[in-house]
Amino acid sequence: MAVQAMKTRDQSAAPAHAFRTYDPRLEPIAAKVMAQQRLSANDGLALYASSDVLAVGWLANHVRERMHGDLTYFNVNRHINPTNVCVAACKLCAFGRKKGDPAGYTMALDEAWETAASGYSEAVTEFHIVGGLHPDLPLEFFLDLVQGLKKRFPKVHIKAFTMVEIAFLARRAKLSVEETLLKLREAGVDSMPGGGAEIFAARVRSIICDHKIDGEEWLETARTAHRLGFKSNATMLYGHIENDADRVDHLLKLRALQDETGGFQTFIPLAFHPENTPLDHLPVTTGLTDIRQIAVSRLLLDNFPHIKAYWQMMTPKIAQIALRFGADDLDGTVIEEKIYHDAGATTPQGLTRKELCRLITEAGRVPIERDTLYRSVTRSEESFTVAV
Ligand code: V47
Repeated sequence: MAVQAMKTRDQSAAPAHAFRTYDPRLEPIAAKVMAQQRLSANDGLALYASSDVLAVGWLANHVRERMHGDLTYFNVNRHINPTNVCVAACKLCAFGRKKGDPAGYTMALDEAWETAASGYSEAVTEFHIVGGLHPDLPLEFFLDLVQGLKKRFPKVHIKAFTMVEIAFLARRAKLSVEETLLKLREAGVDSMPGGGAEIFAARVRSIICDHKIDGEEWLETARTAHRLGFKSNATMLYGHIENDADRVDHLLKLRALQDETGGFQTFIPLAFHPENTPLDHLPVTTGLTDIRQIAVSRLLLDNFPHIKAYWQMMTPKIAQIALRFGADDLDGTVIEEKIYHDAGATTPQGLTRKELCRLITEAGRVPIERDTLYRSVTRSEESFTVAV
């Protein structure tokens, strides 16, 4: 059955009078949301500034239910981080290591392929592959890595390499981004994750990740990927030195690119984890900030099909609450997460399908196992089938 046909109830006509707020600035925004009109940058600022977070959440939930009813997506995936060696030294990052650092690692190809097969009892439908910008590993290493994975796991979708890694690999190989993407596709890359976007505003980017491509280049790389037919995700790192205007600017730049290409599937707001980073004097985000960020994302990104509450970053408890504040996706089983755990995350390394379904069901939602492209997945004991 098509996933959309499985929506449990028609939410298109939730009564407007159900909306209540004590914040008069939210009234005109609510009217626009009900009329399915696009919100402006000023609306975004008002949503961030409002103390009536429940009203902001109500609006986001309204949109979420209009789009997806109760359906809530998750997948069975595995993260693979082939190396943490990185030429960049971003202040936001606790994962990267300089070449020669004893804590640095780089997997041999066999090791990466073995890692892919390890640590799970259910057949994964997705490999999520990201890593450091290694100074010596050529594009061919990554092509071989992906080719080897496809050969060993032909049914598994390969979601690999952020726009930052793609731009870096292209530069190293002296190829255009387009040529690099075509080679990656030939090797077996199916889509791209949303990392590396951080915050597009140059003032912030120059402090938290000055070694990375700038915001324009991130967007341009995504534009090229979408033009070639790849789907990708997009992220935003919040909760460090950015302000509300930087967040709104970031979201509206993504919305504008999505109007142009339609290539984004999911937006994932990522809360900054300061531990073990040069920014460890900053406080961690609060639950309310995380919940509001989900809601504002759902409201401003009217052309993004999905908003993901990444449970590894938010904790399963907050991610579950986010399912009633605009999020319709929890990400997946993950199995082995490094980037957040190096930065002090205390969440488990992975969750089972059963645990994800329980979180979703207890939030009053309907769990749908999806593949990376949001097609529903049906399982037998050892394998899975994707609805096409
Ligand atoms: O780009 C790095 C962030 C991202 C820290 O596309 C940090 O489905 C917080 O992009 N504190 C990588 N965040 C993770 C990522 C992702 C995760 C889950 C799903 C998807 C998807 C993508 O993690 C990086 C950066 O923005 N990050 N260090 C830190 N200390």
